Amino acid sequence: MCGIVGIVGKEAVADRLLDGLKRLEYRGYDSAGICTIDHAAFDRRRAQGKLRNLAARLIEAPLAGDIGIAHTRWATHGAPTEDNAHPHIVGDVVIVHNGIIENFKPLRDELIADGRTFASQTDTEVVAHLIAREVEKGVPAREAVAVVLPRLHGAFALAVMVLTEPDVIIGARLGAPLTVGYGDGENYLGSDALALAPLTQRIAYLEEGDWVAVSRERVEIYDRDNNPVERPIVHSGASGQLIDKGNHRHFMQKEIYEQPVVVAQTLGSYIRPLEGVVALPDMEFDLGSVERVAIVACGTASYVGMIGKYWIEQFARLPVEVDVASEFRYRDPVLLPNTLGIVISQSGETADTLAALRHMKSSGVTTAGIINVPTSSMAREVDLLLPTHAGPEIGVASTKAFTCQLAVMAALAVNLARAKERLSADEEREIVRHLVEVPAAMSAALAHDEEIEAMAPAIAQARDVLYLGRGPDYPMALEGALKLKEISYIHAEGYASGEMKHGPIALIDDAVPLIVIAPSGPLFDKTVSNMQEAQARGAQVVLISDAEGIAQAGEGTIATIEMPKVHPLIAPIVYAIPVQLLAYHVAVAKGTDVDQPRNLAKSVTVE
Ligand code: HGA
Repeated sequence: MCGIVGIVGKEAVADRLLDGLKRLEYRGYDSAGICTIDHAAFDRRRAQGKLRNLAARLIEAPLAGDIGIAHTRWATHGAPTEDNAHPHIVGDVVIVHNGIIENFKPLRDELIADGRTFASQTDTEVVAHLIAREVEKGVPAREAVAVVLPRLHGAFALAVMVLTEPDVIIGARLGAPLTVGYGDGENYLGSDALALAPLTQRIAYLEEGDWVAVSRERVEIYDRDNNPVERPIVHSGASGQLIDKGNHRHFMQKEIYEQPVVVAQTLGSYIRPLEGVVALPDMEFDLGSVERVAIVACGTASYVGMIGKYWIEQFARLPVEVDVASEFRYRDPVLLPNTLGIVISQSGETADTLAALRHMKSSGVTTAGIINVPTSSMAREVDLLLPTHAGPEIGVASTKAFTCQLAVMAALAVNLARAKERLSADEEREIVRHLVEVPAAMSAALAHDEEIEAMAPAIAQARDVLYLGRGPDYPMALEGALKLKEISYIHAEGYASGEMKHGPIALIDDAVPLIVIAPSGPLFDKTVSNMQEAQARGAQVVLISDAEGIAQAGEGTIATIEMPKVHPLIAPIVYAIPVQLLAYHVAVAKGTDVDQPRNLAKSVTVE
């Protein structure tokens, strides 16, 4: 969250900074701002809300200057107002920040006691004051930053300009990503390689505790002990093209429709259909030695972990624990030897998941990561990278990353099963046969789009919606509820269907739609019994099942959504589609901002 761009340029930078922010808007859209140095003075524009507000302000009052820093904010400290928007200027210092300064309160008290006054409620402004206080004493800019960094607790990526050294941007990172871009007679800083893609493909990733002085001619990197260090310059490969929506109304809709293709691409890199085997990338450890699995992720990715638990336990007979990353470290988990730790993240930068990964590594756990951004911090730190090939996901509500993560999780479960000698070659061939069917089954699911759209206005009237599922369809129920909440703002909950009668059934009346996810199969009858218990109390049921399931239990529902008949293993990947489409169309019916829902950001880089 929060995106940072900095350019030390040969020519005017404001337009290019704005372009960089467009690529980072997925990180937050509470406010945005740019500050340049022009004629030895700061010049700044900031605007509350979406980036288009800043763009409009820049048209009214353009910014000159060939050096500048820019920021898009997801507020953690202080309301999303213009006063709290970055960059923050204090005297000769201007700063942008991604992260949280956890000890900002004592630092702020100290600075106030020192007679300093604050213009914002942000934690960030204390950093500007601390550096400014050094600069006012005559300390050179770089030293001022180096003196202040050890005083900051928490997580930060910073970009700082100081008027006493007006040709330099100083960057620093600890717990939040920051990259340096190398150009021709100019250099850059950015939260990620994507932000810098139109400027350069030559990127160095700063390491934890690094700080850097970026000028036109050189980039000088120092470690946390202020020793000069080299960080490898790599080719980023990130596309400079801004991704557009094509013929779709929203990115989310486009991404839902891309799923058959990107899931096929992802599966294509893991399965060999002709040989009937599922393969993982080369690894330096023996999967056969794994005795237990710990999966850690956040939000939608955590539901992939829950579905993975069903699969890995069923096929590989290995015990699996699943945690949401924000709880994992703090419950002091028991990590026994021969645990495989798995993290799942679209961005590979999710702060809680990254911290959990580091916790596992420091406990001696071998780690694998199911990650969509191959240059991300997590992708670089896991022992085994299991990439998803979803392509950039722009809609804040995850869709195609989720189904690609499921595809990789299925491949991993099969590999664990084979390594543990729990799967015969014939069984593996059978699974591959089912996995090959996934893209076509997803396309068949997409064919129900109009039907789902037609039922959306009725659901959009609801104040509460419940989702039910059993087995791997229980995490799908959780995912359905999360998707609906995040984009339509309707209160929704997912339950294991058998749990209904232990409490949530009290919520049932004819104003609460109940979405039941129940492919026919071994768990079907039990789920349907729970559904009927709710129907007996007036529940308005939408049943998502296949023809067989609908024939058996569709009576008395307000609507049914018919999925193709698929093997239970692949059902969650296919059933994701109606769940996503329902949330999407309800949100459109309610007129919410589907791609950038309120209060959310795509990549959650603060704890
Ligand atoms: N704490 C700062 C930066 C927030 C951030 O990085 N969010 O992801 C603020 O609230 O402005």
